[in-house]
Amino acid sequence: MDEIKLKSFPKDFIFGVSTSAYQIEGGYDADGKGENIWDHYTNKYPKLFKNANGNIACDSYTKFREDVALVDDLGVDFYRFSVSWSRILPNGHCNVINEKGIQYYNNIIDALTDKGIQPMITMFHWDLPMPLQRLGGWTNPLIVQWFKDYARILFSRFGDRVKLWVTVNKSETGYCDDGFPPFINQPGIADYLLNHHTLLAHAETYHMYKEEFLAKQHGNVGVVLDGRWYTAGSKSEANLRATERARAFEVGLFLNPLCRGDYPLVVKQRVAYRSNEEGYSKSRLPEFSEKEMEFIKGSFDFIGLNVYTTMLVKNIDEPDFSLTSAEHDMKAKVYQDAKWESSEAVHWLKVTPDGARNLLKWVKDSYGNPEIIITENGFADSGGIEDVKRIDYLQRYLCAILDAILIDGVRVKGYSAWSLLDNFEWTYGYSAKFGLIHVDFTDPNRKRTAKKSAEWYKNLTRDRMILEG
Ligand code: GBH
Repeated sequence: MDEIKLKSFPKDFIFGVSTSAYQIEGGYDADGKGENIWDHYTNKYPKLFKNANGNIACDSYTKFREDVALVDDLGVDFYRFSVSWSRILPNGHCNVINEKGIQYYNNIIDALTDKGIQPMITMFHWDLPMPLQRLGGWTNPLIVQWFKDYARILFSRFGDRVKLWVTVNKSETGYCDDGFPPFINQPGIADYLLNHHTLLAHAETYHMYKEEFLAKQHGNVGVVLDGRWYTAGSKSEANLRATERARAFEVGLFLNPLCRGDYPLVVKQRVAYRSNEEGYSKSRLPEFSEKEMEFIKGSFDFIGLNVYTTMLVKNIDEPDFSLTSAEHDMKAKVYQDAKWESSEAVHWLKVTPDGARNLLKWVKDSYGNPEIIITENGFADSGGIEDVKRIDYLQRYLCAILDAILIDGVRVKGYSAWSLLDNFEWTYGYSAKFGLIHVDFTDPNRKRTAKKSAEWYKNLTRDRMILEG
């Protein structure tokens, strides 16, 4: 029989579990909460969401004490959850504060800290207040100020107890396509504006924390991006170059300014070239001033990565200039291999643990070895308590991540599983289950039942060791 080998996580490594407000809270119009884009679109256009919405979701708005007890049962060091902007600021702006919303999060924070669990707050996880969306959402440069005003309220109300902050859980879905709220669908324009203003809002918030709060509160502020790995579909010279472009456009667009101050050169060149050929008067990629570059560069204590899957890349011929999109700017096609082991519940989730390690090593080598927290990693199935596939997925990814730490020297400081509960999985509604805990959505009580994976994760957080893959 083969010898069983166990590998240990570093002593100061922290384990957590993650959720987001819209996906679990419900209470969509409770106690003075305002309307956000998910409330709005799911209720106005139910067919686009298979008639599912987050009006009640897991009803964590009333069941948060039970949820904190479940988090505690898992034995984790921290709980990552998000604050619903509209619950705090019903119209999005800082002129009206909803004290009942503040109270809700105070209760959660106190329940967690009572049990010695560190809260990690994500300030924005996709549920933008509808009044701000009507003003253009993240395409409007004024959002930098709106976000900063909101963030200041969170720091001042919660920062005495919250030491781990994520400004934004970044994504461009809905800005470059019409499959997701806010359905802006202006590829090659809105996605760049969103990215640009997210970086500025994040950097403003980071510096505000350093200036106004750090001396008293001693916390860390980071930002979260999608940690997909991009690799060449076949190793031709053209495909390898296309893969470099894909990494620059998909990850570099956000990480390069944060770590080096500006967008990757290849992105600037490609967008400028195509913008000109397409007949625009200037590049569709916004520019940072010298001052902004200095301001954004290094504006994080950690980089959060949501690690799920891998994409393949192949080169394409220069698309004609009649159609604007970031994909055309990138001059590459991104796809997956249908033969890869896959989640039965969400098509994009292919099981690729090696990709996680490769991504981490690439971030280390390309961006000066920043401190990283894996803010999400998880697997979707269509239900069941005996979730052996989830355990297998988590086990293999954690192994790959530990190799990245121990062998490649990547500075991964923590890991958080997605998700505590089965929840509202955006356009998939309740059909895709990511939870360590099962939730019965047919039960008005939303009964929670721990799955096999919860037991597994609990053992991991206790032993802090994993079987070698
Ligand atoms: C996370 O994002 C989210 O932060 C979390 O809220 C969510 O529950 C979790 O994913 C699981 O989905 O349908 O082909 O257009 C991870 C990054 C970006 C992955 C959008 C899925 C859509 C691919 N996600 N992407 S597709």
